[in-house]
Amino acid sequence: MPETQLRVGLILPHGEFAVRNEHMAAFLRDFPEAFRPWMIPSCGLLTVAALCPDDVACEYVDEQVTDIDYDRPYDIVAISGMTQHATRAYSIATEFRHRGVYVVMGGPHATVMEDEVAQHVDTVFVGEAEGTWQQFLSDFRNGRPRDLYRNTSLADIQLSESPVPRYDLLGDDYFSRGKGYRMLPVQTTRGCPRDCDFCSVPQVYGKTFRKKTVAQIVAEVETARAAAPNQLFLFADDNMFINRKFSKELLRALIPMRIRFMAQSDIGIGADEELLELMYQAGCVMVLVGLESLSADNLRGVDNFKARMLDSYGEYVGRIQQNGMIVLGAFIVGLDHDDESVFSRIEQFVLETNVTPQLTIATPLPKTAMTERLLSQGRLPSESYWDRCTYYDSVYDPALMSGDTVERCIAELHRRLFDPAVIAERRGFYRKVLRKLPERYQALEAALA
Ligand code: B12
Ligand code: SF4
Repeated sequence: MPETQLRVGLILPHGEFAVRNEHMAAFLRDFPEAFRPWMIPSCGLLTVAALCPDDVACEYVDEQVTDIDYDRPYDIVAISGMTQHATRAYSIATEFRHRGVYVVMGGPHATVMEDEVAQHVDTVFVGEAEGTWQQFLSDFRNGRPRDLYRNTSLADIQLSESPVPRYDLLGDDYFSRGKGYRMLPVQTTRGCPRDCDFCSVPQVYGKTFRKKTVAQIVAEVETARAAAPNQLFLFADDNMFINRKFSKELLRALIPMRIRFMAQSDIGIGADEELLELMYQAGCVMVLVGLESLSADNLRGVDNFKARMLDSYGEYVGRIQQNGMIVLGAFIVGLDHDDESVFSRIEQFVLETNVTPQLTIATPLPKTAMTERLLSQGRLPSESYWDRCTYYDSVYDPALMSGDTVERCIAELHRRLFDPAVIAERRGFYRKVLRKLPERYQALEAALA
């Protein structure tokens, strides 16, 4: 880092997987191979780095992979973080501030909890960094940085002007076997028009669905691939295929790139055979689908669209799989209409459909509709519970069972569904499905020619 430049340390705090749920912690210890946390760089911090002019030297530090050196000669430390990272983020901020370093924080937690975050850092960023970060750097250089920068209207942020994240900041150590990254994030869209009551996306990224251009996304994929060849990509969008026309155009552009990727979507994609074929052709190997619950009563509380889809869950999961993609079915347990039978019902669905399960506990993230409701009912802890927002720890007692029961039963269900014999059966199913697909590939290539 040359001395004359402004030196910025971009820091992602370490996150935990289960802090109070001892049953889940034991499962994670016992099944390290079958169930591994996803290791992905912070696309947010790499984007902030890309917003810096050339005379700013950036260093990227992900505490999950490497230790923080508090004695690095940074002028500014820029911390990102989700709610569950908040406590750790504040300790990191304190350490750097003791050494006289100027500390700022942005990202999902800072966006929804600006007053709290302001007590721990010099400057808080609310919303997306495009625009505000450049303004801050200029103010900082002039000796007048503000306490707060806010992007008031996300709909006005043109993603087409968002820079390519600085994938080049990720050194080889970040891809070392064992503890390094196993996926690269590329974001294509922001925002979601749906309004699921547990989800922070409407509050953090808005309800307007915004997209990058196809050319821009292709360039990002190329740049990321050059920085770290042969990585699996994660399209870091919460609900990637909402705009079908755009999605199909993008997928067609990705086909010749021959990448392998994962994406996240709602189950609605199961109705669009053309989209599914294009996803497969473009290299989609796995799609995380937010199924949330198998109870219509729960789904009506979460989001009416999902409640309407419930009867089609099995059929649509099957269609995605028959198109050669693994379905990672995301379920939330501990909603108010769940009693203990929820665990066996999910188990049965998983075994019948061969979805790979992602099981998490309903978690009241700050400022979501769920949190406002639970707060008004006096059901949330009075002390800060951010450490427990891991999705494997319980924060409140749902109506029909205790939080302790939810914690124990989710761990037991993990043990059943990640048992080596059950995993082998799922793999066997996918092997059979995938073998059938090369002919489709040629048929589609011919159709696109
Ligand atoms: C990829 C992803 C992950 C990856 C990790 C990514 C990483 N290393 O950071 C994985 C899969 C591991 C993951 C896990 C979890 N995730 Co997640 N994840 C995402 C997802 C889909 C994309 C993140 C991303 O790359 N975004 C693209 C970048 C460009 O956006 P960004 O990070 O927000 O950055 C922009 C701004 O926020 C801001 N910004 C961000 N940081 C900073 C810092 C500074 C200094 C400044 C100025 C600005 C700034 O500027 C950026 C550019 O505009 C988001 C949803 C989303 N739409 O972003 C959820 C999301 C961040 N995850 C969420 C959650 C809850 C989790 C989990 C806790 C639970 C779970 N099971 O999903 C776990 C925690 C794991 C752990 N132990 O750490 C929530 C967080 C909400 C909250 N209040 O905390 C989100 C918003 C999804 C949601 N549905 O609510 N996640
Ligand atoms: S859970 Fe998915 S569909 Fe629902 S609001 Fe969040 S991103 Fe949108």
